[in-house]
Amino acid sequence: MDALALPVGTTLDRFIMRKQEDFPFASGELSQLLRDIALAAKIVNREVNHAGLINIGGAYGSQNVQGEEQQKLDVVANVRFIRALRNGGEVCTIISEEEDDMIQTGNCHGKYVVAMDPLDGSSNIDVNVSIGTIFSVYRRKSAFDKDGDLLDCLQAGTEQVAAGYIIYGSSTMLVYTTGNGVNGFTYEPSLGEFFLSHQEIRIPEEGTIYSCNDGNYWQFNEGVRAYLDYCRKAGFTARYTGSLVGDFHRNLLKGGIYLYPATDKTPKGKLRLLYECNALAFVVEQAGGFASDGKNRIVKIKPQELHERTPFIIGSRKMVETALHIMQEEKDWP
Ligand code: P6P
Repeated sequence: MDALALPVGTTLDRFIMRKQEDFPFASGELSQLLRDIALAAKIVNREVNHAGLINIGGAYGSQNVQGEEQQKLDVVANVRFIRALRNGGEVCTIISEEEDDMIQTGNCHGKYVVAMDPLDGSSNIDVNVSIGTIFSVYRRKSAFDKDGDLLDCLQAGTEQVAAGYIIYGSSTMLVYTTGNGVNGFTYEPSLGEFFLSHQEIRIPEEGTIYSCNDGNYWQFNEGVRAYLDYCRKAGFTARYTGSLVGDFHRNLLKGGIYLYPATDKTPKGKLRLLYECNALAFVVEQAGGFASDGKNRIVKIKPQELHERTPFIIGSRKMVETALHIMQEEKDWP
């Protein structure tokens, strides 16, 4: 615990400033980037909360690089976050689930690259299930006088300087880490501010909640099926909303494990390494948990392409360790 921990109720802005003081050589760019993300989150929050009223829910009629029907809010969130990061000036290049290629912001002197899923779980928009934004921040490696390049984007998760998510649920929260613990901020729309509500989050070492799409059971390999059988026999609670951010956030606070292993339809897994898995893996490890692809620590994987998929197992450390042990016993990786 930070000896000078700020009291619950501190605004996000003051928290960012206080934490920047911990880095004597920090020049404020990362702080500004975090403020830019918070600004976009406030705007997207407003759109999400009105989705049912001004008919921007439902399919937009175009498809994203995943071949998924783009929900209008997907497009809106993508535009809002790109605009906020471009206008903030700290980011040279963005990778987004909604865009096939790198997005160059024109800020050639921007020190950072952001990988994001602007609105994950958007198929849940029309049924009012929590959805979320996921983001990772990397320091660029290339020279500062031009656009960012592919090497700036294909960095392992261990290179992240910040990561987090926004969950648009019963309340809207921003949860993030810069490598010194995890803190959660709850948005008060009437004041337009995020307030520190969850200080120094630690995920329980053990848990009894498992989150996995049981409908894929017979598509999983024997190792995964053996672990799911173990969870059932242990009397664990199954909780799966179809929204990664919602399932992850609950497990982070209460303890639990989320699994999206390889299936017949998604032989490399469904979730994206660069803008879904790495960010949550950084957060969970900073909170004392663990994230694996079934064999490798997620944040150690060297990405080969922007939209690379990976099997994903994340949550309470002891639960993930048990899952990996059972899968390895079955000699079957997820
Ligand atoms: P399935 C949403 O599309 C998502 O990327 C995650 O938010 C969610 O956990 C998962 O896919 C749901 O996938 O195949 O179980 O519907």
